[in-house]
Amino acid sequence: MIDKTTMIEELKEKLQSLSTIQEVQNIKAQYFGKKGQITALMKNIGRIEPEKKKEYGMQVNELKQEIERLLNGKLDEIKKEIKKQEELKNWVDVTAHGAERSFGKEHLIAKTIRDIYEIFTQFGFTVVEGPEIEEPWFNFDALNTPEWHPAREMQDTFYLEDDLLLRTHTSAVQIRTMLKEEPPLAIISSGRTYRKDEIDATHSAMFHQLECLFIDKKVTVGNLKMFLEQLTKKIFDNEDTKVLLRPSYFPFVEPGFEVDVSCMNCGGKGCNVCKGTGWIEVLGAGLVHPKVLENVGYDPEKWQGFAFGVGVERIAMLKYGISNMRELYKNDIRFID
Ligand code: FA5
Repeated sequence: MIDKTTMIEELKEKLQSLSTIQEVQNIKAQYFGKKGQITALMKNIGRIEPEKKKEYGMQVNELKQEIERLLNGKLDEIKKEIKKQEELKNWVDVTAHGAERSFGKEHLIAKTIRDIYEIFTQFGFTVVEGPEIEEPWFNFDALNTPEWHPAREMQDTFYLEDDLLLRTHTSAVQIRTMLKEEPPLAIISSGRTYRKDEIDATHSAMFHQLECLFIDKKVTVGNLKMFLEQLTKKIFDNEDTKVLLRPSYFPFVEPGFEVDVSCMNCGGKGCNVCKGTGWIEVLGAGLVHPKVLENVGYDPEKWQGFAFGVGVERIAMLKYGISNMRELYKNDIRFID
């Protein structure tokens, strides 16, 4: 009467290739929908002879149950698979090694300052700070650079309201510290400084300086030179580093020097880094001018001192082989990662 086996086999075969709930629902409609096969068989019951009706009814019912079982089984299987995929997607291995994360590192300017601070503190120096917005007296006058002085023009800067300016060097911190403290003194300070300089590979309108001031009795140029030699050997991590003091003029020191170090690229033989001279200028230095000591109330007969100011960018460029200072300010992620 009804070929149950063939119908079941057909359904099993159809189900094999299904993978979505919708596909199973479509197949279900083929059996139980208005024009579905099972619906048709049920409707047909009226036409069956009375004595065969019971048997027919039982067979249709069995077939209907088996088809429902197969369809529901397939639906469960698909639902389980969906859940499994979902779980796999959100799966977290709590025992897994944490993902490596970059925490970044100090910018080379900050690192250079910290490295130099470390050397100075080993020598017994104290770190002090001073403001970037300065009064002209601290930046110039107290440093023996009155308003008419040509050196004032050489360090032209940005003037603000209320007769304030952006400091042109960290030497102003010398004055602030000496006014507050009694000698002897051994201090260092660093920070941003500003000048109306033309911007090029080694000059910027904003740059960093690091200042050193040492005040004691009977301080000589010999002390300064010995100190600079020790310091530059440590900064450049090279025992063969030599320093050259070239006489120069700064109003706040007497005598004053431009200080060169032997070229770390060629060891002093001459190359393109040192422009063939074997030496590279890194800082300005000298013995504190007696007038400056007087300006802060120190007795120049009793106290002497040396001071120097280093361009931090210059040191970082030499140490890390950076040819253009602007590289340091470009926000290039490689500088901090
Ligand atoms: C001074 O500023 C003195 N105050 C240094 C000093 C301190 C001398 C104590 C004596 C005693 P100078 O103008 O040379 O000196 O600047 C010092 C360093 O700052 C330079 O060697 C250079 O490395 C750096 N520098 C100066 N101008 C710029 C600039 N526009 N951009 C980048 N670095 C600069």
